[in-house]
Amino acid sequence: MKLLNNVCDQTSSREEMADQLQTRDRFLSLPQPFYNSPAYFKHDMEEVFYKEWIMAGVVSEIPKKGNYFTIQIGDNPIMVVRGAEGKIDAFYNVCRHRGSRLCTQHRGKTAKLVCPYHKWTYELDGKLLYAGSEMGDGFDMAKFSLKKVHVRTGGGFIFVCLADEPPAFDAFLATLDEYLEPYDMENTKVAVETHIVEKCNWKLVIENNRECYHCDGSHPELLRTLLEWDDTNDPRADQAFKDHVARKEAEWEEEKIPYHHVSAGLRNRIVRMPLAEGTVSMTMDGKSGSTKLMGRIKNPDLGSMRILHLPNSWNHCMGDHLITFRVLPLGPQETLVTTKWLVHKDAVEGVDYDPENLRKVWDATNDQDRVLAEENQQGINSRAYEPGPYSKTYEFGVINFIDWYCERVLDNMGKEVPEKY
Ligand code: 3BY
Ligand code: FES
Ligand code: FE
Repeated sequence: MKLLNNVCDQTSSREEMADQLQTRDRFLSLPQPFYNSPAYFKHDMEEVFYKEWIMAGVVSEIPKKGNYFTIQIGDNPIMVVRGAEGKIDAFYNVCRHRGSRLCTQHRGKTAKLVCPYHKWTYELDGKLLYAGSEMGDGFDMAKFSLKKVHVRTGGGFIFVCLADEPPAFDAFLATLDEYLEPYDMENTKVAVETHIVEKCNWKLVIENNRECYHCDGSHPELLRTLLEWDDTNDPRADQAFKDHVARKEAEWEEEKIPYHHVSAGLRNRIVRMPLAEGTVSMTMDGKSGSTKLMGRIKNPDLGSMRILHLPNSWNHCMGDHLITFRVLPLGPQETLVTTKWLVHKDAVEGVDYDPENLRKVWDATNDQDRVLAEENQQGINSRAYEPGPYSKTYEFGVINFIDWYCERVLDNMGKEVPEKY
């Protein structure tokens, strides 16, 4: 009976969720259950995180054959493996014997993939190689390869998709290749990596990142170098800002550094914006955090190229280092935010860069954003919460994100998507 009730609850909450998405006012924040209901969280995982392309990591985390890293997407442990000839594969990190997780480390190197339980052993391409001698005569090893997950790379970023038929992605991957060419991402390394568990729904993390309405007063370290507006069309942008952008763009043009804004629907957005006058990197003093610049870059002053990938990543690419942010939901009110600071692979710690210096601004900013998002969650959980109005100038990024989310959930559910999205 309990099971039947659960199934009914899932079905009715799905209908309720779809109905709310279809009828809501797009200029108001989402209704409460989108941020705290376990049933809605399940639907988010099924319709967004199990169907869309998810940013998993970067190629330089697995530079050599046998290198792997693991990530958890909802209930699904996934591993991303570098195999022969540099090929990158992704699999469910689930043994085909009785289902144990195979790789238990966050990152590692191995010749073969060996299950810790009964030692079934797989080739790096997922083929089962060894299952002991106990499986009987008719046992067909070929039927027990690891289950593959779709994986693609673009500009050095690795994306995975758990859908049977992933959404089209080629055009954006080609754009990433073009825009990241100066950075030579294969020849970078992770200088610093942090993992923060935020006590809030994943959408509150992304919403917070999509506006700078909160920056003034909240982010003193970030605002030493970040200019709030990321578009010269922004109604708030003044002439001095427009002139500053034009001067920098002329330099980038000269050096063949891509800077034109591009987007792929609302899902992806790339903009290169100058940093504050006289600063070149997101450090406390605005100077380069690594004296060895990335890739073929000669001019440290490339501003910051911001790359958005919905539902789960934003990035800042500067001349000397690149910061990548990955968001993975853990529960209705719990989200993992992983931040990696990448530098040139030959940059020497203590000589070319000081990790403490590199991480300072975004450690502070991440923590400030964590508090804001957690406070947001606490208020939303109250009976007093009702959807509140977005500012169309300051919060257009949030409107865009929520529009994308609504459209994707409805479409992936097989429901009618209203014109407004
Ligand atoms: O810098 C970022 O990644 C975003 C963009 C606007 C505010 N926020 C801190
Ligand atoms: Fe993997 Fe048994 S579960 S070898
Ligand atoms: Fe912020």
